[in-house]
Amino acid sequence: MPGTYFFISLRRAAAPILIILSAAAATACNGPETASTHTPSGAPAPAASPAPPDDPRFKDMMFIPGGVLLMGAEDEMPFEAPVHEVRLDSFWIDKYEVTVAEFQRFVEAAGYRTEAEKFGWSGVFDAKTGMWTRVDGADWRRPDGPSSKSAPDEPVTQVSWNDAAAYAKWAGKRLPTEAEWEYAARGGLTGKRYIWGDELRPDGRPAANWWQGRFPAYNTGEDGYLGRAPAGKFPPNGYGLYDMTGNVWEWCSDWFDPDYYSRSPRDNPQGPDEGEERAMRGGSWLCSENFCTNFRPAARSHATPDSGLNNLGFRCVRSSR
Ligand SMILES: [Ca+2]
Repeated sequence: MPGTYFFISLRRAAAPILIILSAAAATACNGPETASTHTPSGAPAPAASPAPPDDPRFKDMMFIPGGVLLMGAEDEMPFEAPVHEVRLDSFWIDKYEVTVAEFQRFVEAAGYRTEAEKFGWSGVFDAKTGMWTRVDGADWRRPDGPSSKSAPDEPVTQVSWNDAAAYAKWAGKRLPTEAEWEYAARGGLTGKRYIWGDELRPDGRPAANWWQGRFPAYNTGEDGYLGRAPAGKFPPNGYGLYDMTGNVWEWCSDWFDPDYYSRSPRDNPQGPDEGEERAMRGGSWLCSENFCTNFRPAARSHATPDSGLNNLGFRCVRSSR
């Protein structure tokens, strides 16, 4: 049964005082406090990769061979349908969500200031009230508010789409399209509800960082994490990619359009030509069974390009030619 659709948009540039809560949702799951490297049962072995480009910035990228994706889902949110066939060229994708340490290298090398730093505030989920709130002083170094501190090995958050695109350009990469992201997330499986199969708890336990318990009242932390987890703590998918489900949402390059699937091109869809919000994928540590179920590879969400949240980050891709 579909959960409540969750969405938050900050519109900081247009209305710097107001946080717009359109509904809300976030699911996240945290797994056991141990890194795992096993391939989910039933998933194909990681794709054979050509030699990676000889550039240290491209280490920890996986080669995704081109092919056909059955994109979307029919039994969840209307904007996940129709399921349609998409053909994609090969590409490289980061194995992990971009970490705080990696983002710090970019900031120091490029002298970059994020939009949250320029605006002086960002969006933080308040576990006590179960609401998203504007928090002055929240930024990528202090993602949960001024008294917090991000860990170097956790995925960077409080980065806007514009910040993520700037990082990707600096790194010689780009943000994935929604189609590339979903193709990579499914890891070679077709039509499965989750990236590892059809059961939410394969082997009887959470396989990603989402929210166990009833959102937003209580978080059992069954998966080992009440908030963000360090990158790579849960089993990789069939393509060797970590945290494609949960932990933090990931920005995609596309403008978001709920009706796009009904008219998108078959080959390498790039998203609508224009829009007001950018797409994001993968769900987060705030996604729960009772609320948004965005820990599915077909799930989509969106936010304005200047939005920053403490459950929203990104990973990058690189075209193979
Ligand atoms: Ca969790």
